[in-house]
Amino acid sequence: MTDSDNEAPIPPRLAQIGLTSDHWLPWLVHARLHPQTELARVAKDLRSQYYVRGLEGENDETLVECAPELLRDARKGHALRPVVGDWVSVVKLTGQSIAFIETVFPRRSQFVRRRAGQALREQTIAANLDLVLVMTAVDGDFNPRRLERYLTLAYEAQVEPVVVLSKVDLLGEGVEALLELCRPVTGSARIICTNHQDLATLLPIRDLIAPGRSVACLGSSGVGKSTLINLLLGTTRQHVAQVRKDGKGRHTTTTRDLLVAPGGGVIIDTPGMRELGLWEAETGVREAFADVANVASSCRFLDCKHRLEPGCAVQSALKIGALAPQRVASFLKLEQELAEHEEVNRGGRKNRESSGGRRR
Ligand SMILES: Nc1nc2c(ncn2[C@@H]2O[C@H](COP(=O)(O)OP(=O)(O)O)[C@@H](O)[C@H]2O)c(=O)[nH]1
Ligand SMILES: [Mg+2]
Ligand SMILES: [Zn+2]
Repeated sequence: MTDSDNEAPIPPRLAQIGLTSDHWLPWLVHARLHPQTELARVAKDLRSQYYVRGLEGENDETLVECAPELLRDARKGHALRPVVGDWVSVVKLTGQSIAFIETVFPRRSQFVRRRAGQALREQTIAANLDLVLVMTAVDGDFNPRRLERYLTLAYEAQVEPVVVLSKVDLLGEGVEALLELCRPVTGSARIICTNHQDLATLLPIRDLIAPGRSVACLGSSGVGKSTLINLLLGTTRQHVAQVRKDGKGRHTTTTRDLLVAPGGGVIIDTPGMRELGLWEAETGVREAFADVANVASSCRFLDCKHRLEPGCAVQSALKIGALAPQRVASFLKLEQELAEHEEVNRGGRKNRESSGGRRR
């Protein structure tokens, strides 16, 4: 790469949708080799087709397809299958009415869970994020154990989590007590309380979104993700559930959507996830459970399972009340889940290997 390439500035229309030098510099190299291609960002994944943003001369989303070669390589595990948030190169072939995604650029981060109902497959929810808003409503939705899972997956993705407690208008005076309940679980993550009727409560979130930044909003359906995003965008672009007679919202957002904030930067709306299985999240668990992991580092045995081993610092901390039993129980449960997952994965690989080549 020459100096002049390094100096080529990021076009404003791409900075608006979150482009940083992480992807701009690889793109400049790519563009030199493939001059007929354009850089774009995946805004919506319809499985067989995609909407992308950022193409020259387009203010909004453009419908494109995935090149068959890319799909084939992705199936074999040689390439990434595009997901929302990905930076991709798009090519328009002469005589074709639709453009094709032909390359997915390496991701700087990705939020991955185990695919619902299947132990052996992963699912990437969104790519190239700087921050995730883990949203939970203070009414019936509040569940510290689910919060722990979200935080674990965020830390594993190396994406900073911010916890959003929504609908605080429903709780009145009880917010402080809920925060007390929350803090041991959220650790060093910031907590922001919101109420959709008080716009001032949304300002701290608005300040987290800026040009070059990509923020995803995660949480169960009905917690108010689309409502928040509409208010931040100043539009009614995202469909919001009608309140049911029992006061709960209904699931309405069905796709992950990347939207552009008025001041630049993007926010990704997601449908609620009913299952939040961990996928290779050893690091994430240790960060989300820093309180337990710190104590565990003093156990006598390196491979202590923190159950009946002599010299177990976790059990000692439990006895004197220095760790909360719920936290330790969650930690052990998630560690166990990861160990089982690892076991199944290894078994799966072995079966595939041993049957390989023997079939006629
Ligand atoms: N009381 C109250 N209701 C809210 C708040 N935010 C959203 N809602 C309501 O919760 C329901 C679900 O909202 P929606 O944005 O569709 O949730 P999503 O499924 O997470 O996208 C709607 O009826 C909203 O009006 C809030 O701060 N307070
Ligand atoms: Mg929604
Ligand atoms: Zn131990």
